[in-house]
Amino acid sequence: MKLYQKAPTPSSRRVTIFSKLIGVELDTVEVEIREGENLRPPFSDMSVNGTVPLLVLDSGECIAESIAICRYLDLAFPNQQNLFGTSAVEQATIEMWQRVVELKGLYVAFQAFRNISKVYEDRENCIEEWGHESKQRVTDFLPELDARLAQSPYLAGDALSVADITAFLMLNVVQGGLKIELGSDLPNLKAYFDKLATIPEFS
Ligand SMILES: N[C@@H](CCC(=O)N[C@@H](CS)C(=O)NCC(=O)O)C(=O)O
Repeated sequence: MKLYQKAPTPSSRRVTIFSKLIGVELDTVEVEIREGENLRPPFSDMSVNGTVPLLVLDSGECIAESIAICRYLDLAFPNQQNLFGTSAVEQATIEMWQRVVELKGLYVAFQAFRNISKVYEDRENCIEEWGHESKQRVTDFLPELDARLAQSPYLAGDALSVADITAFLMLNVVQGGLKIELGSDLPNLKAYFDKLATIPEFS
């Protein structure tokens, strides 16, 4: 089994943080995405979406999409971490926060970064105005997360879950790529980010 990735990218890190938390060591292959290696065979022949990460099983089956890969690892390597939850209500609550933070946070932050920085202008039409609108939308989403974290130590409740991995990576893009500060108006979100940053597997 091999994980094709670009180590520092948020989507690759979703899988590597998850796999470390459940104690699964992965063989990795670096894909030079800035140089377009992901857009050409052999990678493009293996991946349905042409992006990293991609998990290639020993059987030759290929699994794209970071959350699908995490789901596979969680089921293929039984563990006690419950990062996708156990009871029906836990699983649904984790899925709910995972989707909220992905759709209103991580992917909006990606759009902001890609369209403002134009890092991928060799492969997509970058619209700077859309980048700035996306940056505003993700900025507006942060108080919603702050309010949730005033009530709950982790996004989906009392325990760490896959939704927190997504939130952590979103907050990295927000602060790093987009230079949005988690200021004194977002005390719960800042404390949450600092708490997650101390977990060794998140480094
Ligand atoms: N929904 C996908 C997103 C994957 C994605 O956007 N990967 C980026 C790196 S974070 C990538 O491969 N970018 C290269 C490109 O867009 O050409 C997932 O979660 O796996």
